[in-house]
Amino acid sequence: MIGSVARPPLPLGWCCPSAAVEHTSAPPGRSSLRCFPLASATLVWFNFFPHPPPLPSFGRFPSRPPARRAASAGAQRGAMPPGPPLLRALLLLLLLLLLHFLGAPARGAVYTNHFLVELHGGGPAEAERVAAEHGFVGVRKLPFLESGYFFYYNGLPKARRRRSLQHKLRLEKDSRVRKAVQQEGFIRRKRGYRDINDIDINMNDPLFTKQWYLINTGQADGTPGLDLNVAEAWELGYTGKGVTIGIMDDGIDYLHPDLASNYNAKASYDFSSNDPYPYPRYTDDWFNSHGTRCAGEVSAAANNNICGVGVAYNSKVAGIRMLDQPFMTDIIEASSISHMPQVIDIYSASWGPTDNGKTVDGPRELTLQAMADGVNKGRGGKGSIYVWASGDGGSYDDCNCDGYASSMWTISINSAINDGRTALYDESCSSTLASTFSNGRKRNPEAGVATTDLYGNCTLRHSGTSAAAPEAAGVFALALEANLHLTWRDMQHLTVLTSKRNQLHDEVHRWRRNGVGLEFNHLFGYGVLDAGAMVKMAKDWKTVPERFHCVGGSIQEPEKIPPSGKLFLTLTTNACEGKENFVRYLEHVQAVITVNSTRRGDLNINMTSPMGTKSILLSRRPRDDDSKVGFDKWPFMTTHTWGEDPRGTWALEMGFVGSQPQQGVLKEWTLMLHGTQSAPYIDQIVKDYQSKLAMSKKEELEEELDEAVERSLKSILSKN
Ligand SMILES: [Ca+2]
Ligand SMILES: [Ca+2]
Ligand SMILES: [Ca+2]
Repeated sequence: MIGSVARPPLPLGWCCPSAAVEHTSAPPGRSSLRCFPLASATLVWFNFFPHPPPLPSFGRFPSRPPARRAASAGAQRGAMPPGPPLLRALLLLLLLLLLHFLGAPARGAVYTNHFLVELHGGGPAEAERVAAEHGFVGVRKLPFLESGYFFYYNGLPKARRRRSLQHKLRLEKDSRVRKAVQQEGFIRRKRGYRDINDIDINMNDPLFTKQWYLINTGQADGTPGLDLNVAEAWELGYTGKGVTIGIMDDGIDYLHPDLASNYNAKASYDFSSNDPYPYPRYTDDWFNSHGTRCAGEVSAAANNNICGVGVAYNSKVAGIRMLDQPFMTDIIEASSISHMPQVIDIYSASWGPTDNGKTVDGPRELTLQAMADGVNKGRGGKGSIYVWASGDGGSYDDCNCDGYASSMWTISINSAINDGRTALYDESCSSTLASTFSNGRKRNPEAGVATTDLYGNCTLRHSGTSAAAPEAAGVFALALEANLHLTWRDMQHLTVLTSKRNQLHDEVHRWRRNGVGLEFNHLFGYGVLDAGAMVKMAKDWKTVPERFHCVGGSIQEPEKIPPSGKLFLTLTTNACEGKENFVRYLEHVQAVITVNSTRRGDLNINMTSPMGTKSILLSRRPRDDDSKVGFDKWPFMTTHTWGEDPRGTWALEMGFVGSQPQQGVLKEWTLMLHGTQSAPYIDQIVKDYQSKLAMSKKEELEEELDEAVERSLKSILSKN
């Protein structure tokens, strides 16, 4: 008989490492198994029965392949009752009918491999004999029932839709057995634990259900599932404990009852009025509510019946008041960015040069130095994390003209609205790394960002990329709690690898794949941040290898840009191969450009990598009528060639896209390559074989193999 007593028990969980796997060939010593997905549970059909009962005809069950039918038929033949053929057939038919009626599944019932067996007496030794004779591998005396035993058989499915009548009948026929009952299965949940596919986080904060960016169930006509996936990170226990985020803004209402408990007063400062109290200055129109709203998105307390819940609701928030004075100075910016870098882990900035579509500006000398110091020395040398809003200039502006957003040292964040489109004010550029959420297109007041507001109030209407950067800061706080050793570059790698396309879309800028297969979008970068995926990957993350910088090449001969058509230039580089600073795997690429033209806003610049990835370095800015300054050694940055091999020929195209003919001269194009010599992901542990990490690792291994083969071929040839 197939599936006899002698078969060794199967270890629990041996089958179905993931629900969809199907074993087509049986391992030695075991009968073949098939796994079927059944809602969230897994149903295992085991080839035990002399007459395998037909699988219930649920639509989602795959029909059994011919090979399996043959195997079953064999089993059937071996188990035929003796007698003349007609009698045998009749008996078989009767048995099948009996099975059909008696074993028919009760509506919705699930049967387990647990049997309650009551004996007439005889004690545990007798019970063990009975169990063994009927093919059960386990037996346990039930203390609450005289002569009652728990029989179990690992070979039976742990959950099935049909009673196992053969077992029941055979047991009941046994003269030693008084009663046999197959146990029905039902659901009990761990308290405080929730299936990730069944989000049911209960917070008593009144705005929590309005915070669609945390958990999007379709509120305000949004797209369900389009959110930061914080629920998964929270489930895993990450809520921002031990992490401090500095909000560089117009102050924080630190007396707010939803913020007070998470306010880090010692790490706070007021650079606008030089005192330790960054409280917002009062105006009639509540103009200075920006910082308070941002702070709530990151660190608003949870389950306190006030406003909503922060992304990292157990993190600390520091107020750095620096926006509220008539003019910004380099010294205020630099002081803010370098304020307590051993205490503040993440700095969130939702400001930058004027978004009027004609400004080209960036950090000045002191601020640049402060940023460099931050990434080199902050957080004990692991580097301060700077999160930057990409800008609110809409399609009239380009964030590559904003030197803060386009800096390699900042993680620049764009925003999507609750249905996956970009907001109308969103600025796009090739330096954006990822996206979070905001509003800016929909009139529904609940489509905005719900958070804390001035003077103990709450709001549903926080908006702009201003709202997007703090969400990212919150997600990074969760990642830092998962792994405090992450460097500023680790955080960027994690962002690239775990951000998702989800349902983000744009009419003009479509999703594309770069040379190593990473999907990116000109507006959204590598997609929307996924807090769950990020903390899981962060937990086991090995710090990426050392970073190197290579000048890939430079063209400094003046080249005319034609009034119509385009200027094409190429640069072939070996990426400093053979030198100490060889860059083999790209992180950031900068194109340092000096150009003058009769209308700067009509200039359009694209750059294509040797692996064929085109980055839009500069789009048209119709309001920018500059004809004098142009760009002077301006570092246009792209993140889109992340992970690529920079060796080969880079192409630059430059042209005018306005209505009037223009003239211009390109005076410099210098290619700056930044990245690692060794494969950045070789040491990382892959848990999800569908992930971008798995794909990138495969790519790395193949490349390393190719290069090793090439090297050995070369050495063989040179010896000959
Ligand atoms: Ca003050
Ligand atoms: Ca709250
Ligand atoms: Ca801008």
